[in-house]
Amino acid sequence: MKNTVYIGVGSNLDSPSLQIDRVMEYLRLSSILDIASISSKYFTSPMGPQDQPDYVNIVFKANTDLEPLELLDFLQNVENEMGRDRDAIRWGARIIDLDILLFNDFEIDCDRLTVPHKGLTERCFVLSPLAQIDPDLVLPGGDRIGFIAQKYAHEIKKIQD
Ligand code: A4P
Ligand code: MG
Repeated sequence: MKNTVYIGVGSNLDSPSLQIDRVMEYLRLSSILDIASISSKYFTSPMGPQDQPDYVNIVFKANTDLEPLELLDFLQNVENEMGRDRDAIRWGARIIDLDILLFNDFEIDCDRLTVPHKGLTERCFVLSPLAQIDPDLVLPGGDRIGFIAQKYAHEIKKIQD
């Protein structure tokens, strides 16, 4: 389990908090990822179209033997297994979304994968949970997560363990 990854999880359909529990249980049982730490649940307003329910977001840290594109394939397969509708509108409501936020200190920009995840540094629903589990984490660009996250903390609606 040589690679260290941070994954963002979001849901705003069909009891989002339960969907987060469901996917984490699924991931634990799969043994593809060795989960090291999990943030609290953050209740957040939707980014993008506003005519959709609020989100529940978490971030977790894990170790894995998968390479970046293998991890993306695995996560998309999990999204599909969980009932994700892949034809839905961009940034629209979804039962589960799994995003690769960071993969070691890699910077990747290919057709299917951008790492660090685009928008990472301006999304409260990613920064706050990331800062909770690893405030001293430094991004490939040199910024410390705990520092950037402070700017967005006021946008979080509610936090639940
Ligand atoms: N892709 C590229 N880089 C990555 C990466 N680092 N991790 C590609 C995962 N996927 C990556 O993603 C579209 C394509 O992005 C994939 O096929 C993959 O090859 P998707 O999950 O199918 O579609 P999407 O999620 O609707 O698009 P996008 O642009 O990834 O949206 P985001 O950035 O995931 O945002 N509001 C709140 N409060 N909380 C949320 O969690 N999430 C979104 C979706 C919108 N608003 C939100 C939230
Ligand atoms: Mg996504």
